[in-house]
Amino acid sequence: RVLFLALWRVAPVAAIAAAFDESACDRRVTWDLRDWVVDFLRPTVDLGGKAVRRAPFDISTANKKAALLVNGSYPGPTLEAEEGELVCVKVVNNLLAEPVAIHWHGLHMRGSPSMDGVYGVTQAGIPAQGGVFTYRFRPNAGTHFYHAHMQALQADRGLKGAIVVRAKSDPHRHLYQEERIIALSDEYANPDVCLRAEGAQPGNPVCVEIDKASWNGQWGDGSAEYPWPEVTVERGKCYRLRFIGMMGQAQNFQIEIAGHNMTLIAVDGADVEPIMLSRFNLHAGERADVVVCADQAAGNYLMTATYDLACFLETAPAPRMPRVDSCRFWAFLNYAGHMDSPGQASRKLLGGYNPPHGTGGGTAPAAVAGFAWDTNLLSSWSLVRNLHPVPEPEKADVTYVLDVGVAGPSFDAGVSPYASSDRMYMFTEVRPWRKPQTPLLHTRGQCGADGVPFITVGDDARVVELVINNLSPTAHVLHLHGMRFTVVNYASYSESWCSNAHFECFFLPLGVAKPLHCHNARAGDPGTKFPYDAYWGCPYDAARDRGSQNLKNPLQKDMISLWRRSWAVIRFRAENPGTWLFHCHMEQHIPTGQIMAFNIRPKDHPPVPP
Ligand SMILES: [Cu+2]
Repeated sequence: RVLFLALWRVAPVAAIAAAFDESACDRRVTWDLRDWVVDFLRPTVDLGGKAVRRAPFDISTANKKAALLVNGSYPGPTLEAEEGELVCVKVVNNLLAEPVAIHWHGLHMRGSPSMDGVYGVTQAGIPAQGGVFTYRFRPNAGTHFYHAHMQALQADRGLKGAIVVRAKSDPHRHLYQEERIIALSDEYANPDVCLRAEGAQPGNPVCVEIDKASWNGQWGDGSAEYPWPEVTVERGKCYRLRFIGMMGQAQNFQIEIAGHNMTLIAVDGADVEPIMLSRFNLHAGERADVVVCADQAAGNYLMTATYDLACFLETAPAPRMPRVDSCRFWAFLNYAGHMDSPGQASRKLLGGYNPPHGTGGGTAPAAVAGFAWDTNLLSSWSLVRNLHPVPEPEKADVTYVLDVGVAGPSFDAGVSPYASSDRMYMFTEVRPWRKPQTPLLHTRGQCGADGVPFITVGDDARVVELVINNLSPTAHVLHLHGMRFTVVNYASYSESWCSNAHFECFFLPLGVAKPLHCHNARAGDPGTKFPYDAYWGCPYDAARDRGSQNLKNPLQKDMISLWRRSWAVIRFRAENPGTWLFHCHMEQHIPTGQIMAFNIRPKDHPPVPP
């Protein structure tokens, strides 16, 4: 029996090694995944002095985090590649107890859907204690990131990092001399406690809405132990700043840099016409590449990431939503050679902090110019344009209407079986995610997939349209695997009756909203009880809403923030055969089931390698 188990353990590894010739790889990296205990405020950054990286036994108990690290680093090592070359990433899972799968967020895996890294859809987990799997793919250009896609909490515990794929010819190359990655993430000492779906209320983590956030794996408050994170630049040079929204639960950060205009050049890895911004809203899972020129007097210039939805919790906690210490997280753009250190932020009387002051030229930064870009607003969708227009035909070949909501029955403590109550869904009917018995790709969806919410797109459909109705009081950040989509229409409620200023929109009963704001308001699952009776929305109505659609040059994305009680219409081309996930990227909405899949042209699926 022991021998049998041993063979079972090594067999998959041997099979992969035999079937795959590593010498074909243009670029090869090996990633060693390990459990390690870190300080959650600065997991692997070592700044020397008082801010040295500490051994696990030297970290204060409150700051200890049981992390999962790639090659001992958080974020994991940046995967850099050239567009189109064969990249081979050998993942050695040396975790003690957990299988893993790694997803390549933003890479389309064209022709290699089996490398998408989604547990239960494209693969089984790579076994713990030594399991090996080599992902190999030819990446599309852009700023992307990788993260665990076995179960969502693994990414919050550390399994994520940046991907930079350089284009063969970059149309914006003349605008900058150098590059910097700026990966933003929310941080919890115990994400496996704080972000657990069980025990949470809607939109409300078990702990606080946001605790801390990091810039490239470092949180700071200007103290000797936790200095401000810095992005260092040389005066006179222009930089491509690759912003990556690696947050697990925080829906977004509003990004600003004092004294410096930002020129947006790429969105979710796709080039756009350069446009000057004073501020932009970066949602979880989104990427925004901006050019910033270090053309001011030497100094430290404040960089701000604001989780705006959480700011009211600094001063006025709502029922079941504890107070947050700060909704703002700061770093400094530091001119190389400027050695002054900015001071700490001062506390406001009622909660939150006043921003820290810059130094040198950063003490009195010039006013910034440009648009405040925020894709929660209908008006922002026409502001930014694809560099290479993607016109849409008048009519799609097929349209699917997806609802986002909560399925009853409501949780009954001690009685409800696991994952049977208050599930979230995003599908053509009330059907939360259920993991296929065999990875969906391996069966082409033909067996072991009873009750799994997936749509098979056949040979006759190329232009696929999705009408997505958010029948819930919270926004969702949706991500499509395998391809980009275009956003052809977006509701304007975020600019009117359900805007940020209208806080009561969260609690508005359906019966009140219907005559006032939305004649076709509709509940998700009428079987749900309080607090889920707040789960309704104002769905898309073609006759009423078609007027605002943009078919000429709709923006390409692979993420979309779907506003509260609101709708969006997106389209994609069914040109990449495979099984592709479409899901909410918020930590707690993943295990609760806000996931579906597209099974695209199953007859044309490339074979799954042995
Ligand atoms: Cu969601």
